[in-house]
Parts: sequence; C-alpha cells; structure tokens
Amino acid sequence: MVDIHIAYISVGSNMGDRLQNCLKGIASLTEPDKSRVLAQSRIYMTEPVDYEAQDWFINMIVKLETAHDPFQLLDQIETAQRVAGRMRDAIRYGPRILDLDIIFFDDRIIDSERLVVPHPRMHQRRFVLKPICDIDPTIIHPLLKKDMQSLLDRLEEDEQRVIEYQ
Ligand code: A4P
Ligand code: MG
Repeated sequence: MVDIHIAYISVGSNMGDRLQNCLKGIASLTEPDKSRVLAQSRIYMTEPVDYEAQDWFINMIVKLETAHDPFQLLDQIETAQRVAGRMRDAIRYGPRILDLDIIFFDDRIIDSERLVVPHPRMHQRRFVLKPICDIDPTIIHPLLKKDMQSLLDRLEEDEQRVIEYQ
C-alpha cells in the first residue's frame, strides 16, 4: 500500500494571463494514480505583499491528495514553474508568472535547506488564509496550534486587500 498524503498548495501569478497561469500550474501537479485535486478555493485578486511596486496577484489554494513525498512534490513544483517560464534570478517577492508554495503537508514539520513546511509566512498572509478558509477553516497549524479562521481574524482589517475574482 502506498502512503497517501494531503497537501495544501498556494497558487499565485501576477504576470501575463494570471488566471490561466494558475490553472495550468494546478493541472501540472495532477497525475493519474498519483495526485489529484480534492478541493479548490475561490479565486481572488490580491494586493501585493512584501514588495508593493508590482501588479495585483491572482491567488487561490488547492487541496491535493498525493502519493508523492514532500521533496518529490517540490521537484514537480519547480518543474511547473520553469515550464511556465519563470526566471530564477528574479526579485525576491517580486513579479512572477507562477508561484506554487507548499503550505501544509499532512501535519508534518519540515525545516530543511530546500523546504520549509508549514510555509513560514503563511500565517501573516490574507492571500493564503482567506482561500484556505474556503476549503477548511478548522485546519490546525501544526506549529502555532491555531486554526485557519483564527489566524485570519488576527490580521489587521485594512491591510492586504483581497477581492473575489468574478
Ligand atoms: N521553499 C522552501 N519552502 C518551500 C515551500 N513550503 N514551498 C524553497 C515551496 N518552496 C519552498 O522559492 C524559493 C525556494 O523556496 C524554492 O527553491 C524552494 O526550494 P521561489 O518560489 O522560487 O522564490 P520566491 O517566490 O522568491 O520565494 P517564496 O518563498 O515563494 O516567496 P513568498 O514568500 O511566497 O512571496 N503578494 C500577493 N498578494 N500574492 C502572492 O502570491 N507572493 C509573494 C511571494 C510575495 N507577495 C505576494 C505573493
Ligand atoms: Mg514560491
């Protein structure tokens, strides 16, 4: 029997056809008998965080069921970002065609050079917390021991605008 895992992936783009880039990115993580999408959040337009001189993002979250381990999933993510045309030497937090981040992988805590899970900035970001609450507001952060809804409620109301995409 193969181990099956649940991963939450944050999907974002603020260059080119942002929605198509996100949808293609999600599709490239699915594989027959290996990985499938169990749930997808609503789609949001989000104000840039950390590096503000750039266009708004499209962001969403997917819940993925996968037989891969976290590092295999990261390999897939890096391939998908490369195929989408993303440059490696770009500005940190700056514009990107496709960004796929592993937010949670089961309730594992990973702190390696290549991979940090839970994603170390997720709890400060409305563009992650708002869509993850669409899927399940009761997920407990394995380090902070708080659920997604309470982490979202802790953010300042007038910061980080997030608007549902029509
Ligand atoms: N890496 C470590 N942990 C992880 C993880 N949990 N998931 C490593 C994915 N990758 C992880 O990532 C650099 C390296 O992080 C990878 O090679 C991998 O080994 P990257 O995506 O190539 O570089 P980056 O995008 O500059 O860093 P990162 O960490 O993705 O940036 P952030 O912190 O995610 O910020 N504002 C809005 N509104 N919406 C956004 O989506 N995104 C960012 C990116 C900034 N502001 C934004 C948004
Ligand atoms: Mg990333």
